Amino acid sequence: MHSNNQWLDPLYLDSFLNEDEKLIRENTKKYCQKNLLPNVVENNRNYYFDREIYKDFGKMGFLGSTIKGFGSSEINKVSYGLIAFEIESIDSSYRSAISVQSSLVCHPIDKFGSKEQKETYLPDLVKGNLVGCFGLTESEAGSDPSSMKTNFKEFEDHYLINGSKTWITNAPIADIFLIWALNEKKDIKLFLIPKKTKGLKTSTIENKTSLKISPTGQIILENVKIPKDNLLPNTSGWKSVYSCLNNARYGISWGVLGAANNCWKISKEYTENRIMFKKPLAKNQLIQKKLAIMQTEISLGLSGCLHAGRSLDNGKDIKIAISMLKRNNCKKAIEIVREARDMMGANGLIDEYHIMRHLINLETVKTYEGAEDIHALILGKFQTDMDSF
Ligand code: TGC
Ligand code: FAD
Repeated sequence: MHSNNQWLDPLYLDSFLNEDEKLIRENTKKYCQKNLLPNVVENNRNYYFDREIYKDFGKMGFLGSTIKGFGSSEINKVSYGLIAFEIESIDSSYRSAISVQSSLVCHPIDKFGSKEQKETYLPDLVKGNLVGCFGLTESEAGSDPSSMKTNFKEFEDHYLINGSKTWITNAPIADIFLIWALNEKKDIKLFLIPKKTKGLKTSTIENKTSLKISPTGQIILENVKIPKDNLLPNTSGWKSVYSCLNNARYGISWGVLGAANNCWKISKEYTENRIMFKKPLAKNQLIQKKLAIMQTEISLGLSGCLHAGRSLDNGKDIKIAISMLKRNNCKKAIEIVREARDMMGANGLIDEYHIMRHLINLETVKTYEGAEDIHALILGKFQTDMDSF
C-alpha cells in the first residue's frame, strides 16, 4: 500500500499550482462527484441534458470565467483548464457545455461586442440564465469553414442573413445564436441573433452515438432580418474566428486528459482486484507496462497544458502550441481509454464502468475544434512554411 499520494503525481505538477488553483480544482471535483457523477450513466442512456444545469455551472463560477467583470469569477487560464479536466473526467458533454458558453459565446461577445451587447448579454450568460451557441460549421464547410455559404447583405437599417449551420452544440436549447457569415466580398462577420427572431429555425441531430448528453443541432436562417446593432462590431476577419477556437481548443487539451485520467484509475483499480490465473491482473508485467504508459502520457500531457496555461496567463500567443496539445492530448486520451477498456475485458463494455462512454465521446472531441489531421497540417505548415490545404 502507498504511504502517501505522491504516486499520483510523479512530475510534482501540484507544486506548480497556487493555493487558489488547488481550491478551485477541489471545489470542482466535489461538485462533479456530488452533482454530475450520480446521474451521468442514466443521462447518457437517455440523451438527457437538463438545461437548468447551466444555472449550477453559473453559481460555481464555471461560465465566462476568464473574462473581466460582468459577474465573472475572473479566474486565470490555468484554473479554467483545471475545471475542464475535472468536468470532463465525468463526461465530455458537460465540458462541452462549459466550453461553448465560455470560449465560443462569452469570449467573442466580450472581445468583439459593443458596450451595449456586453452589458445586455454577458451577466446572464455568466449566470447561466441564458444559453448560447456558436455557428461556424456547415454541411459543406467543416474543416474548411472559409467555404461557408451562409451570407449576409447590408441594408440601410438592417442586415439580411441566409444560410444554414450544422453540428452546432446547444443549437436546440440556445437563447442566443452567434452566427458567422460572409458578404459578397467574402468578408467574415459575426452576428448575434436571439432565438425568437423570424426566419431562424433549429432542429436536433437525433440518435448520435457520441456526446449523447450534449444537445447538438442544425440552424436554418431564412431571410433573417436583424437590426444593425446585432452585428458584433469589433471582429477583424478570420483571426477573430480562430481566437474563439484557440480558447476552446486549450480547454479541450486539459479536458480530454480528465477523461483519460479517470479511465486509467478505473482500470488500475479493476486490475488490482481482478484475479485471473490465481493472481491479480495488475501483478502481470504486461498490465503494469500498460499502466506505466497511461500515467506517463497523462503526466506529460498535463505538464504541457500547465505550461500553455501559464504562457496564456502571461499574454503569450501560443496558437501553435494549442494545436499541438489539442491534437496530441486527444490522440493519447483515446489510446489510454481504449487500453483501459481492453484491460477490463468484457466488463469494460458495461456502461456503469464509464469507459466506453468516454471512448465514444472522445471520437467527437478528436473531430471537433479541428480534426486530428487538420491540427497535424497546421503544425506541418508551421514547420515547413508550406500550406498543404
Ligand atoms: P489560414 O489562411 O491558415 O488563416 C486565415 C487567417 O486566420 C488566422 N489564423 C489564426 N489566428 C489565430 N489563431 C489561430 N489558431 C489561427 N489559425 C489561422 C491566420 O493567421 C490568417 O490570418 P490573416 O490575418 O493572415 O488573414 O486559414 P485557412 O483558410 O487555410 O484554414 C486552415 C485552418 C486549418 C486553419 C482552418 O480551416 C481550421 O482550423 N479548420 C478547423 C475548423 C474548426 O476548428 N472548426 C471548429 C468549429 S467550432 C466547434 O467545433 C465547436 S465544438 C464545441 C464544443 O466544445 O462542444
Ligand atoms: P470534414 O471536414 O469533412 O473532415 C473529414 C475528415 O477528413 C477528417 O478526418 C479530416 O481530418 C479530414 N480532412 C479534411 N480536410 C483534409 C485535408 N485537407 N487533408 C487531409 N485530411 C483532411 N461546429 C461549430 O461550428 N459549432 C459547434 O458548436 C460545433 N459542435 C459540434 C459538436 C459535435 C458533437 C460535433 C461532432 C461537431 C461539432 N461541430 C461544431 C462541428 C465540428 O467542428 C466539425 O465536425 C469539424 O470541424 C470537422 O468537420 P467535418 O465534420 O465536416 O469533417
